[in-house]
Amino acid sequence: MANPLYDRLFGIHAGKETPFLHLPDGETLSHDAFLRMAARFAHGLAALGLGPGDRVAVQVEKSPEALALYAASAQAGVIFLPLNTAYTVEELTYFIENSGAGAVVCDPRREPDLAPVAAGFGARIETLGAGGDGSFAAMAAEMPDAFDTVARAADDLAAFLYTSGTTGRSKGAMLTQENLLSNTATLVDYWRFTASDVLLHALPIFHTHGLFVATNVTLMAGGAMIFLPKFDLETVLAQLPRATSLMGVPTFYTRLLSDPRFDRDLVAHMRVFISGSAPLLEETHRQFESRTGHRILERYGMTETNMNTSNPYDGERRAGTVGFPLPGVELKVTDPDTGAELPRGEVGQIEVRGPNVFRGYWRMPEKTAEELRPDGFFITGDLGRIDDDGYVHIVGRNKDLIISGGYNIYPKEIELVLDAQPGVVESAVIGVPHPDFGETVLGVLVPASGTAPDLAAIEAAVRDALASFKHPRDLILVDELPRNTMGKVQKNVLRERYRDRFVPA
Ligand code: MCA
Ligand code: AMP
Repeated sequence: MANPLYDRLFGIHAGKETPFLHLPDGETLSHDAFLRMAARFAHGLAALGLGPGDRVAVQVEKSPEALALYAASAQAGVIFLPLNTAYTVEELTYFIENSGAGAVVCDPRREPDLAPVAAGFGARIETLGAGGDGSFAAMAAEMPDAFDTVARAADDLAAFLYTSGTTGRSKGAMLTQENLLSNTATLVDYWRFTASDVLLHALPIFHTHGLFVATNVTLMAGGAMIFLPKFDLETVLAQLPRATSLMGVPTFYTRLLSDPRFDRDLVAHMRVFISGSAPLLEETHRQFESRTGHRILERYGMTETNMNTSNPYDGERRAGTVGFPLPGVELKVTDPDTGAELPRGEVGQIEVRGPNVFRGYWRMPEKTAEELRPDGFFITGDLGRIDDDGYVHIVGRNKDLIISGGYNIYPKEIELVLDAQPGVVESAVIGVPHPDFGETVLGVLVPASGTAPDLAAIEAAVRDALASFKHPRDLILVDELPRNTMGKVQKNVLRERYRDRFVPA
């Protein structure tokens, strides 16, 4: 029976002994071996009582097994909910409760803390370690290596990815099989991926970029991946000669350029370098071209939409732009107040519509209605313009969001924690330029008059509550926050005041 996601990404490789994952230890896993592991895992999910429409919440280290759990979820019709490995127990508690996950699969080290949480919400808990160890792997090892794929339709849900919100509460973006597959097919074609490609994969696999762009594209094309646990400069330099393509956030490219060994000879054989998730500085684009002779191909996407635009493969890859709307994706620039489409060249909010656009936020109809118009256009919260040649430029954001090393951070979530600390009257969290991460987090605090808040205690509270990539790199005490005549905090004034904090003026 049909299950488009499984059939088109995974099932097509049944019986193929071609390489799928090259691992840092020199091992290679074939497509077929990977599928057999996935089938055992699909039996494991079924044994946990999970079936079509159920959610499995997964917080595990990157490994072939972690990827097999994604394939297994597709095969068993289970909605896959991957979670950042940096999330704290407090953050995870929210995701488990909000998603109503039937099972949680976590790293063995996390199990003591998460078991009571899962039990509290009636979810089963299993473990999967980075080395393929853990209770789930042990159970699956006893299972057959073939599984009757559960029938699913293109508009059935395939995954939930949580994105933070301006109110501080994360929202589960519901993605259908069709959302994922339509985008993957477009990207394979647009970026010319084939079975000869070997993608250097150093991204995390709990977000769109590493999972639905890098992995799905490789799978649909039938290529292979050099599958690294994370971006480590030495390892990436050592592995580049075996690769044909690299996808990364801008930090990957600035780190590569910081090393003189990264030169024209090292990458002369490469087919394509793709960047996204955060703005790539024009300067990085130019420096990359003069060092290597390659022009980075920048594209633009979101958790809710997968990829929306891309620079062309053959035509001019224009620095400082995110290229053209992808085939099948409509993109318009509108007036943020009226929603009316603006003339070409004017700056406004970017809206997109197409088969890539998500179904809505899980159990949050009011949030969905705020961002997804009845006619299908999704309000991205990004500000941009389209130039005379049709290239889309992202010029800013209409949402209070910081992007650090490709991770999205919503200031409200951090402000809520800071405001709750003894001796803090109020706070404002802003993003300021950072040489490695693009932007980084700065906390500006107003202490109660005549008191000196215990900054070490505040940092400890932040550590308990929030994933480490969200922690303010610095806390600054001020007498008052700048406000406009309406009483609204002027974050732009703060951003201007502290813009040179981490980069020389
Ligand atoms: C790690 N740390 C960070 C970040 N990453 N802090 C701020 N921003 C970050 N991005 C912290 C860790 O918590 C740790 O803190 C310390 O820095 C060192 O950690 P480490 O893991 O060694 O860092 P790293 O290996 O240097 O990681 C940097 C990185 C990584 C390679 C840039 O963050 C990364 O792979 N980013 C990619 C994110 C991504 O895939 N985004 C796509 C989202 P401590 O020492 O306190 O423990 S999808 C998306 O945005 C849309 C859909 C799209 O268009 O793609
Ligand atoms: P996320 O919520 O993690 O899916 O992040 C999506 C956001 O990342 C978008 O709304 C943009 O603000 C940003 N983004 C993604 N790609 C780019 C890019 N190439 N240039 C600028 N911003 C980008």
